[in-house]
Amino acid sequence: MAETQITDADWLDFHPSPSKPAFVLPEGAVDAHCHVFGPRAAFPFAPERKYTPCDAGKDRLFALRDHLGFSRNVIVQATCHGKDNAATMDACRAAGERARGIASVRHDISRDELAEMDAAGIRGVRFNFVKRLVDATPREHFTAVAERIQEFGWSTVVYFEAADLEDLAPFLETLPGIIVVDHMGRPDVAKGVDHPDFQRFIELMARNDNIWSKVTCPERLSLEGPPEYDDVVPFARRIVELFPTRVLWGTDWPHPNMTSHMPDDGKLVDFIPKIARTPEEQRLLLVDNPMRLYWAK
Ligand code: 0GY
Repeated sequence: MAETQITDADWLDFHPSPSKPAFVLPEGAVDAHCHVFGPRAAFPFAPERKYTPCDAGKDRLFALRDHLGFSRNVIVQATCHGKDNAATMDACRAAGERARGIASVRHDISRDELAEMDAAGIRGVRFNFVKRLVDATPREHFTAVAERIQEFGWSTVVYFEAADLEDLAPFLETLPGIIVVDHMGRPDVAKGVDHPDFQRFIELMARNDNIWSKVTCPERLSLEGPPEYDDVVPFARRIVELFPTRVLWGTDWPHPNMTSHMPDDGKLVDFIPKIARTPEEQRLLLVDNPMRLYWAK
């Protein structure tokens, strides 16, 4: 009997009618962290998933892109689709030059499969270390994947919780190519920017020119909450000011596993000028950096 795929009872759906941002995005801006979920009738969720979301397909994503004023998306494979990248690749193919993708792959994936993904617009892989989202993967499998993607000029996205950084940092420093850390390594904003935990992350970036950060997800990190998320501003601003050529920004639509509230995506865009305060910083964050990383070929 086919598995039923019923949305989790406590699932929060994405905002039905996000506001128009007051901040006007620069020409060519990239939403460099977003996902597609299904729709499940076409792209069923993976049996090993840890959550079952609402459907959030490519048409809704592209409508949001246009509504907010973005030109392009980087679509990151979400864990609810496991290592079946069909929905992400379908969205990338449909968008053509307007989207790139980040896949999640097995360590023994064939070169032909990688080449097919590359042709579809995949430009990187994601390694997930967040225990509530995935079962653990042996580190040598991650290393094998990181080495094999170099041939294609891809980069790697890593997602982990702040508490895991101390253990993970030496491993991350062995990986080849560009490594992009999701959501600033998820700092505990209650501790403040000068706390050793956040300093450890700053030092990791300072030591390694190949380590980038997404200055994303104030809605996940904030204790103060919407719509300003002001307690997250000092963290993101510090990273943007120190490493302006190694930062990316994205909406994280459709915001998986948010339980406190569902953000208004227009208000999230209005967060950007608080963390990237000059037109030069905004152009690097939203246009030059993502274009250099994901549209180089
Ligand atoms: C995010 C955050 C989350 C989920 C995923 O792939 C995923 O399922 O990334 C989360 O639950 O924190 O970046 O979308």
